[in-house]
Amino acid sequence: MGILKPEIECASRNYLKALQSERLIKMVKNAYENVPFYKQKLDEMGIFPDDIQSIDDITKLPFTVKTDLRDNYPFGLFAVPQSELVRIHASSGTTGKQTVVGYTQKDIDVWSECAGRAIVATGGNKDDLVHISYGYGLFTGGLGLHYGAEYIGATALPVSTGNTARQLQLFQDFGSTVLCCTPSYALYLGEAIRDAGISLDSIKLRAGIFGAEPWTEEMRAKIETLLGIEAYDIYGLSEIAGPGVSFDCEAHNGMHVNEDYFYPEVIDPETLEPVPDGTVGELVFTCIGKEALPLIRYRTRDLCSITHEKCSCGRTIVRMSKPMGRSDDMLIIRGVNVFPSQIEHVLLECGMEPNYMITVDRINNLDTLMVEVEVSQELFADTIKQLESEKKRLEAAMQNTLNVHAHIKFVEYGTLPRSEGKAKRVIDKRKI
Ligand code: DLL
Repeated sequence: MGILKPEIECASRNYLKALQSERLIKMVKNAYENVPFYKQKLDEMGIFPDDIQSIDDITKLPFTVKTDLRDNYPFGLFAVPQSELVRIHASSGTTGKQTVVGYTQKDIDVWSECAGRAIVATGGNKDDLVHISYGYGLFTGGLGLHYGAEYIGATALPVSTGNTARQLQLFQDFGSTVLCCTPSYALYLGEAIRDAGISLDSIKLRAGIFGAEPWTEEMRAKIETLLGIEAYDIYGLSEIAGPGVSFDCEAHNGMHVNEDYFYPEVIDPETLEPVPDGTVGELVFTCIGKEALPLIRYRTRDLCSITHEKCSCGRTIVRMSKPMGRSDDMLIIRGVNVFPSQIEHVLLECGMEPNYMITVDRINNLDTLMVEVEVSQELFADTIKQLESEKKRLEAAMQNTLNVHAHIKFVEYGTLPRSEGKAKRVIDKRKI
C-alpha cells in the first residue's frame, strides 16, 4: 500500500528524535512568548524555554487539560492574533462550553498532510473518489478528510451526514471508492444497502476510513462484509488537529501516530508518570508542529498503549492501540469498571447485531446494567424458549467478561435509534 511521506513515516528513530527535539524547543518558546496562560504556568514552576534542550525534557513541562481550554474560552490559548487564523473549529462535548480551536494556514497544511497520509495508507491516490459522510461544520471530521483528499489530489465528495438514500444513490452513480464516516454510520449505510437489495457489484467502494468513536474488531469485520470493503481506523481530536492524528495501515495492528507533528506519551492517570510501551494508560499529546494552538502535554482522556516497534508495513512511527474508551466514558457499576466497547465486543462475539443501547440505573441503592440489543428477523421469529436460552447465553458471556451482571433485553431489528455521527449508546440514569 502507499506511504505518502516515507522520509518521515519510515525514518530512523534517531532522525525522528532530532526533528522532535528541534520542534519542541521552538514550540515551547512560541507558547511561552505568546500564550500568557503558559508563561504564567511555566514561571510558577520555575521552568524557562532554555531548560528544554531535547524531546526528553518534555516531562519537565506541565500538563494541559480540557478545562484549561474552557477557562480561556474562546481564543485565550491561541498563540497568534485572530488575523493570522484561517479557520476555527469547535467541539461541543457533553457539558459546558465549546472547546474552540484555531488554525493558521500552515496548521491547515499540516493537518491536510496528516489526513492525506491516512488516505494514502489505504492505497489511496488521485484516482480515488473520496465520499465524505462525516459532518461538515464546526466538527473537524468532514473538512479534515476533505482537505486530506484534496491534498493527495484525489476527488473529494463533500456529502456530509444524513439522507441515506442519497448516499446510496451517489455510491452507485458517481462510483465513490473510499467512504469516510463514523463506524456506526458505516454500519447503517451497509444495512441500508443490504435492505434495499443493492448488489455490492454495482458500487465501487474499496475502502473505508472510520473513526471519531471507539469501535471493535468485530464491528470492523461486520462493516467490511456489509460494504464489501477494507475498513481502516482513523483517530484524532479537535484540540490536537482533527482526524489524522493517527491512522491505520494495511497491517491493522494499531494506528500510526503522525509523531513529527503530534508527540505522544502515555501516562498513568493517577501518578501522571509515563508508562512503558505496551502498558495501557492515558494518551497525552504535545503539538510540536502547530502555530495557532501549541498545546503542551494535552491529556486526551483516551486510554490506550503505544509501541515503538517497526510495523510490517515499513513505517517506523509510533503506533497506538485502538482506544478502548475514554476515562470519562468508563462506567463504574457496583464498583466494577466497565467500558461500552467491552459490551460491544461480547455482543458481536456472540453473533449479535452491533445495534445496542446500554442503560445504567440505580434501583434500591444498587446499580443495574441493562443492554438492549436488536435481534435479526430470524431470531425474533424463534420460540420464547429459544429466545430465553439465547438471552441466558449472552448474560453468561457478559458476566464472564465484565464481572458484573448485565440484563439482556431483545428488541426488534430496526427499533433502536441509528446515528449519522457519533453514536450515543449509553443512558446513565443515575446522574439524572
Ligand atoms: O472525533 C475527530 C475525528 C473526526 C476523528 C473523524 C476521526 C474521524 P472530537 O469530536 O474532538 O474529534 O472527538 C475526539 O473522539 O478523544 C476519542 O475519544 C474519540 N475518537 C476519535 N477517533 C477515535 C477512534 C474527532 N478512531 C474524541 N477510536 C477522542 C476511538 C476515537 N475513539
